[in-house]
Amino acid sequence: MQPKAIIFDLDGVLTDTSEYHYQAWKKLADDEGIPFTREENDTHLRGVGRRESLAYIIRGRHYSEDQIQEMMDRKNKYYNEKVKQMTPKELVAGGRELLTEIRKAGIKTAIASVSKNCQMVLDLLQITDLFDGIADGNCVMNSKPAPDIFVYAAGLVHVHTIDCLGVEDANAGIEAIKTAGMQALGIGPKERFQRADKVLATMENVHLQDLLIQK
Ligand code: B16
Ligand code: MG
Repeated sequence: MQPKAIIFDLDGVLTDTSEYHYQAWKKLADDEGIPFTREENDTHLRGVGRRESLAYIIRGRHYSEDQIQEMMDRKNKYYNEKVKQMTPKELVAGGRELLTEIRKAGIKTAIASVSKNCQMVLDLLQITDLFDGIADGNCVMNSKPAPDIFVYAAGLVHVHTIDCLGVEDANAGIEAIKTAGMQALGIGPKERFQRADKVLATMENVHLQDLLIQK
């Protein structure tokens, strides 16, 4: 079934900023002497908002709200140091061609990212103009797996959620998409996702036809 809108997550789908998020959290955890592994990042932090991610890392330890705020700012500073070097080369291979193909087919394109750095990353990748709507971490209160960011993005492009296809690299994001009533495409290893309607190992050099879910 052809959707009327395709709503993309950003980090880990259109670019590999998920690695930069991990490196920034790892640096913060090391500063604080808290053990934190790549496996934990993949299982518990992928696609999850800034505050919820920190809550996982410091779980069981006491910090004041001021300290929590300072740690979130510090992680964001580390993340920005990495991200500000980004160039359009870090867009997934074939990404510009895919987005252009989707729009040529008369399907709306939107972003649903809970990152507050989303707009800066889209600008550095030079793809802002390829989206009909951009929903980021400044638009909604509740982070994925809540459906809010995908519902908001569907509203921006005036398409009912039932007519949307959501694309995500995180299981929390797939949960958000399914709860919003959309078709869900997972990007990554099959074992990562519980409710995805379809899974692709990678977004590299894919075409519109590859994204569609056959019903
Ligand atoms: P920020 P997405 C998410 O973006 C990231 O996957 C996640 O790792 C990050 O913690 C979250 O954004 C908040 O990002 O700290 O930049 O506001 O996957 O929804 O595009
Ligand atoms: Mg993601």
